Order: sequence, then C-alpha cells, then structure tokens
Amino acid sequence: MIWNVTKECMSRDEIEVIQSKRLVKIVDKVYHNVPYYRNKMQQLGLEPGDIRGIEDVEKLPFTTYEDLNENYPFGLAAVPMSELVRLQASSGTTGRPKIAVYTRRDIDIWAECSARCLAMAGITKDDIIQVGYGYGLFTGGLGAHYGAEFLGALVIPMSSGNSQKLIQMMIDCGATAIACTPSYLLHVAEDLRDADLLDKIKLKVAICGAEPWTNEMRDKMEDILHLEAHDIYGLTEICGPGVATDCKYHKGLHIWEDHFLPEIIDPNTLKQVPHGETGELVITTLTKEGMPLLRYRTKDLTYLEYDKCECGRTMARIQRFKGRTDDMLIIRGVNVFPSQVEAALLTIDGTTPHYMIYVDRVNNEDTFEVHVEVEERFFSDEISELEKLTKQIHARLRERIGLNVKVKLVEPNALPHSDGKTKHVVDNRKLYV
Ligand code: DLL
Repeated sequence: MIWNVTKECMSRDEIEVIQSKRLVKIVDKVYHNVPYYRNKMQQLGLEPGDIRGIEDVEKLPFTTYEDLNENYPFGLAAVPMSELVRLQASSGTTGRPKIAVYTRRDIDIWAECSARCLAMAGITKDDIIQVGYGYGLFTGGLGAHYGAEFLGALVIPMSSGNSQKLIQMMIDCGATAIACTPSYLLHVAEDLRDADLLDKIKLKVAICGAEPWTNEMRDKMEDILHLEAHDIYGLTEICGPGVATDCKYHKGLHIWEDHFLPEIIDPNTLKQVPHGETGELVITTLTKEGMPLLRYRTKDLTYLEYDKCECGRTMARIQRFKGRTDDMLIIRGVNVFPSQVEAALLTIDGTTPHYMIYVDRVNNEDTFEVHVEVEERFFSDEISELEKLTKQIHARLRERIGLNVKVKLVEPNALPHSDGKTKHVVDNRKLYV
C-alpha cells in the first residue's frame, strides 16, 4: 500500500520544486537561528540569498559528527528550548553521544515517514506489530512505534533483549509483523524452529534495519519464518528509522526526498559524483525544525537509482550499502567505535594502549572479543590478579559501550604492532559485499 500517493509518486519535476523551496527556507532558518551555521556560511562568503534551489546545494557547508560534538548537546538547535519535546541519541566516537532534538512537528513528520515505510512493507491498520528494537535513547523502538501507531496498527512495544517473552507474545497475540534488527530476528527464528513452534506463528512481514545485513540473511529468515523481509534505514542525526525502505520489488530503499535531500559525494574530493556512482551518502533535512542539518555526512557508502520503480513510487532508491568511511561497528544493533574501547581501557591501571577487537557472528549473534596487552607483572602475579583485571575491564566496557564483551588479557607484544596506522579491528562477519 502507498501511504501518501500525492507525495510518494510525485514527478521528478514536482519533487525538485518542493526540495528547492524547502532548501531555501531551511538555509534561511539555520542562518538566522544557529550561530554555528551562520559562521560556517559567512566563512564561505555565503548568504541565504545565494541558495536559490537544489542546484546550489553544493555551495553549502557540510555537517559532520565533529560539528555535532563541538556543539554538544544543544548548540545546533534552531528553536528555543521550550519548543523541543524529545531528545534521542546514539554513540559517538569520543564517548559523547550524538544527540538529536525534535519539536512536536518533527515527531509528527518522523511518524509519517516511518508509517510510509511500514506501509511500503505491506503493514496496514489490521496488523499486529511487535516492535523489537530497543526503546530509550536509541531511535529504533520509538521510531517504529510512532510510525505503526500513525498507521493504525496494533503495536506491541516489546523492546529488545527478551526473546522468550517476544516469542510467547508473538504466539499468544498472533503478531503478524515484526520490526527489529535482522540478526535478532534470525536468532528468534532459530529459537522458534528449535522449540518446534514455527506452525504457531502468524508473522507475514518483518521490517529490519539499524545494521547492515546480507541477502543470505534475508533468504534465511524468509525461509524459516515464511514471511517477507524489508530493509529499513535511518540514523539518529536525521531522525531515526524511517528515512528509507525497500518496496516489494526490493530494488533499493526509497528515500523520502520531500523531507531528506540526498547527495552522493566522493569522500576524498568532497564533490558530488555522477549519478549511479558509489560514494558517501550526504543528507540535508528539508523540514526539520528542532535540529535541521545541512549536508550531513552519514559515512555510509552507497549509490542512488533515480528511475521510476515498478511499485509506482518515484522517490530515489538507496542501493546496497558497501561499507562506511569510518571505523564504526554495529554490534547487536549498538554502534561502537574502537576509540570508545580504547578510551575505556586507558582508564584502567595496568592496561596498555595495545588492543585488538575481534568481531564475528556465531549462531546469528554478534560476538565481540577484546584482546588487551597488560603489563608484564600481571603474568608473574597470582592468577587471581589477572581475573580481577579481566572483570574490571569487562565492567568498564559494559558501562562505556553498553555491551557485554569477552575480554582476553595477553602479554606485552603478543598483538601485532605496526609503525603505520594500527589496525584495531578484525571483523569476520563480511556484512558488506
Ligand atoms: O540505527 C536508526 C534505525 C533504527 C534504523 C531502526 C533502522 C531501524 P543509529 O543508531 O544512529 O540509527 O545508526 C545509524 O546505522 O549510519 C548505518 O551505518 C547503520 N544502518 C542503519 N540502518 C541500516 C540498514 C539507527 N538498513 C547507522 N542497513 C547508519 C545498513 C544501516 N546499515
């Protein structure tokens, strides 16, 4: 079902007219309300009047995570605090979260975008949907929740982390749809199969995202659960889930171009690449009030397809992600930067800055193991000292990155050292192709 035909099926000319109008407005707004943007524009010799439409977007400055960090927490807000009604966040490289703030209208538009995505996956007001993304600072739970409610579906706000309860409610309540990370759904699928409960479920659609996943994962979950799986993309800085989803033709994820202006740039030259070429996805928010962002560098590598889709939608399609330009890892849906691990280790006496992170996927669950070189003395001391240190590191990492990780202490020089750029991560999941 197409939730908003007038918007989702506009001609390219109509899309561009709306984008141009909105871009002019948003540029004017940030120039006058966000001193940081005003300075950035002034440094480039730019005034709002210089931006007359999307053809001028390349004149505008980029926004990066570093800009968010510099303006943490509310420096990029474009409205008075009294107009903000929500804050969401996800991990940042320095330990400071990436924050997004929303006005009431932002929440309504986010709900509409999320509802369009769910409708694109075939979910209607007659469905019972379990939201298995985390609720809280993470945008997944509330983003999917508001979208599903907006659509009129019956929402079961499960959150993440308790698959036995999820399975019980799925069966008892006859859930027909589920929204959660793909790895979590595969884990649930295997639990259902092992417990011989597959014939008790009524799921027909899954809407999975927040982390990269492969076609093999999609085939596997569709095969076990007999449902159709859709991919949903989003990021905290832009709003959360609901930026883009794939329709039943699965030829890329339609991005809501009336709210988000996408560009693909070469991350080295920072220039737009020709249509169809891969580069970094950059998004300008066209309607956000609380924290509008100009040319936000997502760090996600992909390309866009602009031809009309068989589903009737005209909005551009984001193609399979090829990786990220930074070293962010997504572990069980949680964003983790190696620098966070390093910062946590450095707070503990006895550790050295030499560490290695090994990531893998075992039985559809991400494993995260940190090997740390510790001072020689721990190996001559009693074994209980080593155990104590392991526990301390485990607890510190849990507190700092929110994950239970496996910690292994090794002797000095046991890990590969390099004179150049040290590699800190071995990721054996092969999620990007
Ligand atoms: O992951 C928002 C979200 C929640 C999206 C639920 C979909 C479903 P962040 O925690 O800020 O926000 O992480 C954003 O996750 O830049 C991508 O690298 C990655 N990502 C999100 N969705 C997908 C996807 C949420 N479908 C970062 N495929 C993004 C691949 C994805 N990567």
